[in-house]
Amino acid sequence: MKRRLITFEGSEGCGKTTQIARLKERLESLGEQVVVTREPGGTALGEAIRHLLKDAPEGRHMGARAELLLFSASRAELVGKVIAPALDDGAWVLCDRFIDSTVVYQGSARGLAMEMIGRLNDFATAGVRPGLTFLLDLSPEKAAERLQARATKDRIEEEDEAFFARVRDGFLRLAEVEPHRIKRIDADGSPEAVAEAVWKHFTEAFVL
Ligand code: T5A
Repeated sequence: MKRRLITFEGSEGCGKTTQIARLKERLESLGEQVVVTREPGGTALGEAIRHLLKDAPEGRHMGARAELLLFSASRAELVGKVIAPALDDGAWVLCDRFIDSTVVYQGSARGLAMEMIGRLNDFATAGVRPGLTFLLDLSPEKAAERLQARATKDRIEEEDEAFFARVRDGFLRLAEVEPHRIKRIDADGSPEAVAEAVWKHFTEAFVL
């Protein structure tokens, strides 16, 4: 049986939060138990790490290896305290970003060794893997529009165009390598169109 951990991935502002809320509502209307969480974050420790990674002055000049370890620490805590217990209870877990973000942001975009990232992902998750992953793929034009619309930018959003091009390519490559798990969805469409595409893949993957 496929695991009930569903992850949402993609570049900044691609619509993950919006789509997670819609899928949650749809599943709950069918009487399903749903837990929503996010990375980095989702636990008290994870949210403190999130602040360090995104906005805290102490994190502003962190090195790539420290960044990788902080994302991994947040993940280890989230899997142990939230994701694994919820899966054991039979709930669906909808997670905003997971291991693929580390492969792409710290691997493809920052250039850290993929082998080390794979080992850290295994260690942090203790082998918990998503049953299904939605890659909300936003065109570079739309991505730039949505980023510009933001009043303030966090540390990672301050990266240049080349960084975000590597992020997009990295996600697209992962979706090619794992087509059964990772479903690429055109995120330029309306929220309704994206939600329908998500639901279509979801019902193809799981019987409710
Ligand atoms: N990171 C994370 C790593 O480097 N390594 C890792 O291992 C992990 C886990 C996380 C940062 O950390 C990095 C990646 C990130 O840089 P974050 O705050 O979670 O930071 O940032 P985002 O993932 O970018 O999350 P956001 O909440 O900012 O964006 P969402 O959730 O993808 O998008 P959403 O739904 O909030 O929508 C953004 C805006 O677009 C509109 C919404 O109304 C909203 O205004 N919108 C649409 N507009 C038009 N059409 C649609 N279809 C729309 N869908 C949403």
